[in-house]
Amino acid sequence: MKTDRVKAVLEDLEKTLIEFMRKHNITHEEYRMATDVLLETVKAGEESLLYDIFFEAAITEIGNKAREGSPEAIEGPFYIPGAPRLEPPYVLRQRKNEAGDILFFNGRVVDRQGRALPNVEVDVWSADSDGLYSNIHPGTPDWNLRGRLYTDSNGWFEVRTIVPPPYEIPKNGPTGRVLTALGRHFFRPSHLHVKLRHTQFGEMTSQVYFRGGRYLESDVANAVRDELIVDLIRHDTTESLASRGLDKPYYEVRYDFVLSAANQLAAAME
Ligand code: MBD
Ligand code: FE
Repeated sequence: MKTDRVKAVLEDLEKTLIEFMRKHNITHEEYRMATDVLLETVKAGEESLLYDIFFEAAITEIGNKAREGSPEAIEGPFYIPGAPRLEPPYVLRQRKNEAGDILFFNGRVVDRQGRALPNVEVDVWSADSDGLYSNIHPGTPDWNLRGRLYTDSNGWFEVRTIVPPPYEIPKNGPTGRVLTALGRHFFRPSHLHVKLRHTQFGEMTSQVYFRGGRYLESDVANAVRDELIVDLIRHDTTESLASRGLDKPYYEVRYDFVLSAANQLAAAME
């Protein structure tokens, strides 16, 4: 960020917050409560949870206005760089008997002219069936349900994982207490997180949600967009199980990504 912009936005933020405090006659006690909540989120290991729930969707939408390819979605607090590089056939690292229905997440990555983009890095992360993210929440194996895979020469990717449940924000932490004070619920709809990286088009961050799932209309992070909702297809015929070499029903979701040069422009402006 350019120094001029840092100064301009910080000064406006300062002014905006001071106006806000005057408008509401914020007391010293209230002010200290607020700073304590912010400190507690860090101590409680909530990472950027509080901020991401309240503000990240708005920031993402500001960026989406200028985008020409697929929309971005919020990153959320639980992305970790450096997930294992996987080898095909791609399967996210998981426990021996990972709970949850088997899910194949696949799709194509193309440019705006519809041309296949090979060798795009697809960095996927997801909660487990208890709603826990590895390397964040204790009791999960390292890098569980996280991994990086690559599109093939047709721009196609596919990875096996599990159908995640809706994500419930911890009720007893500072973020949960703020939501309680507001009378809101604690849930995000089930989702998969993904980042795509292309040598020219740069990086984009998205999420996919499952049609018909709970909380799509009331996501606590207010981050769902119609374009990000995909059909969760159940496969249970003998032929489809045989084609996958599986002995129990599985699910499939497809999401096709269009990458544009928007990120390049953003990078050039920095
Ligand atoms: C999540 O899994 C998430 O994606 C966001 C944005 C906030 C909390 C938990
Ligand atoms: Fe998430």
